[in-house]
Order: sequence, then structure tokens, then C-alpha cells
Amino acid sequence: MTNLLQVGSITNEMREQLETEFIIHQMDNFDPIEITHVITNGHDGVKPDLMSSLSNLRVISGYGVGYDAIDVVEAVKRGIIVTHTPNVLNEEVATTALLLLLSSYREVLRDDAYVRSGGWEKNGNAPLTRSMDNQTIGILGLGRIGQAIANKLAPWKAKIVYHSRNKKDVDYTYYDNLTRMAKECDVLICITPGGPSTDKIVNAEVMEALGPHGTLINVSRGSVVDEAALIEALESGKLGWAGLDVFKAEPAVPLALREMTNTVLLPHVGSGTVETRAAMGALTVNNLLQHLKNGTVISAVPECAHL
Ligand code: A2R
Repeated sequence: MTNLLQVGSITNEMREQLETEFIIHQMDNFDPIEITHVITNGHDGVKPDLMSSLSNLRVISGYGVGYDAIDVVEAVKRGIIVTHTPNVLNEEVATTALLLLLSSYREVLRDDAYVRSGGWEKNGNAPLTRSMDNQTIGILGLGRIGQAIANKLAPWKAKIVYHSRNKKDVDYTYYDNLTRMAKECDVLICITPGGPSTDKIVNAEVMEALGPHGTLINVSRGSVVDEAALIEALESGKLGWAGLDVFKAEPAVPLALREMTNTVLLPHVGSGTVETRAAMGALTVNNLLQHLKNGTVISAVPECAHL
């Protein structure tokens, strides 16, 4: 049997599959020398101290597509293979982006509360909302999930534009400057990876460019948006609305965001359906099982593809 360290929670199904080949150790009781494999998730990752204490580590299998909580540069240096779960969650995260967008445009939370509180019966019809049709929607990060979001927006006849580091082979208009793109958009949807290269790239300037009638949707990482600037922009009316699935210091969410009526907030559930989490769990486990069998993995992160 091989020694696997579990960081964060896993499902019962994943545990059952893993227990056929691994002894699963918990964080409060393990011998660092024995550990060759780690299972973790996008939030917990592997802290630098932990990684350096695991001198025989070979594989880190991540349950999620984002791996900004793992020091991949250090992993590559040490020949440790990091894996993640791309593609199997594209459609679900895209659905979450649409859910936030539609909820924001059509004031679902406000109107639901109006019905529940008896306000409709007492005070008459609810105020009108905004139409989601024919909007110019900027996608920040037109990768696997970004493309799925663009596809899902087709029925609303959205004009899609995008910003990423490189121009892609697609028909949508490319902007090499995020602020310039935001100026042209009704909506900005963030779906880049986290980490230093995207840290606070959605800053005060970008939010002001999006403007008082603009809507910001974030289904990427909290770090991508300057949260203090976001609160200021929403409070002052420089930005209209925000739909957020991710935050700077999860699970803590600033009170200011929670008290606003122009925000829709979700507890990082972008991929959080039974079906999609099962697919992600299977891929996370199969990466580990395949490595045991023949030393290869199914879905290494790009930086580790050569290992
Ligand atoms: O820069 P490019 O051309 O490689 O485009 C990637 C873009 N991207 C960035 N855009 C602007 N500034 C940056 N510093 C920057 N870094 C990356 O983000 C690409 O279009 C997109 C990422 O696409 P994928 O690698 O296919 O990732 P996927 O599967 O769509 O997931 C995105 C993220 C995850 O990393 C999690 O944090 C989150 O969604 O769930």
C-alpha cells in the first residue's frame, strides 16, 4: 500500500476508490517521510512548509482546475507532478456565471424577497428590471471555461468580446487592454486563473470603465478583483452591480458586500453540483491510481506536462 496525505475534504466515493490502493493519512497524524502522494483541492492547496517537509513527494492531485494554492515552480524543480481537473467542470462553472448574471439583471433576490415578505400583495407590482438581451459581454480569460460561457450566452444574443494575454483563433473581438475593453462592455466576466499574474487585474480603473450601468461577474478567484476597490465602486455608484462566487479571504465575505442590494453572492459553488463534483472526484482519484500503475497521470497542469 502507498501512503497518501489528504489535505482538505474528499467525498466518500473518492475515499472508497482510494482505499483500494492507498493508506490515507490525515493532516493531524502522518509521518512526512512516508508520504509520496497528496490529494488536495483548489482552496487548501499545499502550503510551502508542508511541501518542503514531504521529501519523498511524487504527485499532488488537485480536486479543481485552479492550482494557484500550490507552488508549481517549486514542484517542477523537485520533479513533483501536479494534476488538476480541467474540462469536466467547464459547463458547470459557465452555468454559475450565467446564474449570477441573470440573477443580477432580473433582480431575482429582490423580487423573491418581495413575494415572500408579502410586499407584492401589500404594495403592488415590483419595479422593472434590466433586460439581458443584446448586451456586450467582455470575457476576461477566454480559455476552456471562458469559451463555455461565451457559448452559453448565445440565446441572449450577446456581443462577445474578450481579453487574455494572447489573441485566440475565434471570431470575437480581442482587446489587448482590459480597461479599454471594459469601457465598451455592459458586463465583465472574470474567468482567468488566480496567482500573481492576475492579482487585482480588475482594479478601480477597470471597474470605473465598466461604469455605473456595468455588471461585474467573478467566477475565477477572489484575488483577480481588487475587493476593497470593488466595495468602493459599488458603494459610490461608479460600478452598477456585481455577481460574485469567489472572494479574497474565503469563507469570510466583507460585511459591506453582504449588506448591499446590488450584489449577488455565492459561496464558491462554481462547479458545485453532484454530477460535476463526481466527475472531478473521479479524475482526481484516477490521476493518483494511474500514477501508481505506470508512473503517468491523466491531467497534469501545463507546467508539469514534461515530467
Ligand atoms: O493569457 P492567455 O492567452 O493564456 O489566456 C488565458 C487567460 N489568462 C490571462 N488573461 C489575462 N491576463 C493574464 N495574466 C492571464 N493569465 C491567464 O485565462 C486563458 O484564456 C484563460 C485561462 O484559461 P484555461 O487555462 O483554459 O483555464 P480554465 O480551465 O478556463 O479555468 C480558468 C480558471 C481556473 O484557473 C480557476 O481559477 C477558475 O477558472 O475556476
